[in-house]
Amino acid sequence: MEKHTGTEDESNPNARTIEVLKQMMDYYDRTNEHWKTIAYRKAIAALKKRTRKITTKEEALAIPFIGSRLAGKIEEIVFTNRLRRLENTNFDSADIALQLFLKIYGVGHSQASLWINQGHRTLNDLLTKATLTTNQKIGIEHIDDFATRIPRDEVEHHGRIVRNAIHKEDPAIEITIGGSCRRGAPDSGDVDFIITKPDASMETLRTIILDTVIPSLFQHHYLRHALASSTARSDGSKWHGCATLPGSKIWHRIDFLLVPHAEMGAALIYFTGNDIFNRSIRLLASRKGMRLNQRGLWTDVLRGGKRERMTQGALLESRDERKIFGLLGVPWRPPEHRVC
Ligand code: DCP
Ligand code: MG
Repeated sequence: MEKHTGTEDESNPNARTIEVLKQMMDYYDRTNEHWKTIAYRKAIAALKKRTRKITTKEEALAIPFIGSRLAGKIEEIVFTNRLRRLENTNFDSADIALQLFLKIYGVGHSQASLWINQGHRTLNDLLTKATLTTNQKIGIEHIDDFATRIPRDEVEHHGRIVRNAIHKEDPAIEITIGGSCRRGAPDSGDVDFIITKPDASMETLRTIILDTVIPSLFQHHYLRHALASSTARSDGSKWHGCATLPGSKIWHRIDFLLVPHAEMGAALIYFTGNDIFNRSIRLLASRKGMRLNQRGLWTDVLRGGKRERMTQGALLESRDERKIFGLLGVPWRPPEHRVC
């Protein structure tokens, strides 16, 4: 739970080594080699903390979390400025296709591998030969759009459009842009709207947003396609889709996350991220005998002999972000410092 701003990378004397190790880690992540991915992640985190350049295998071995094989790779990168193992993967056409297919919205390892095994190697192969769902087609057609980062002023423009549409229906609804934007990022991959209303039920909120605001945003040609949504009558609380700013042809990803007002603190922590920060704060909670999720901070669950859950755990706090930090014994960290 140390403070991070994510800005230390460029000045780190081991920046090049870290860059190459990260590419290798991404490869292992794509090929589902879980333990290797974790080993690389830990080594990168350890290397980021060094203030001196690590050049030899011996120096690397002295660092916690770096074993002999990884230490050898660090030496290879420093002396040759490359990593043969990584270059081998770059020539593998199946891996190139896998990297490409994993960039399609909603496509995970199992779907991408299935397409590879069926012999598909390009997006055109998929469009002409594979059986695709509507979302997969949209994901392929807009693969470049979705990969285009959204500058902060455009994120704010999305914010104004959505805020106006919602406030026309109900001025008491509160809208926060979460995710990377709340962390102060200069650009974002998508826009994450966290939406709540004091003293209102989720059913009321769902009805206003899903039955009125979203159809109206479609009518105004701001929203373009729904990718995943809950219906007003289910107990779901999300709407994922795509939107375009007036005059722009680029489709961007937009999420609406509907949150009960009493759970806003926990929801803000979750939807502000980043994902690595979330992982570490959850781990910290569990080390302290508590459990943190997007709905609240809880006392840990009581488990039976087979580790099955016996109780849900009691709610400690959910409304107030700062109180959750306090109960965890963590000094308050503003969103801009949650970049890990
Ligand atoms: N989140 C998480 N774990 C995940 C996915 C998301 O904890 N596997 C949380 C943390 C993220 C937040 O949800 O910050 C929003 O998810 P995004 O994928 O939109 O990520 P960001 O907004 O952080 O980055 P981007 O600029 O790419 O949208
Ligand atoms: Mg986001």
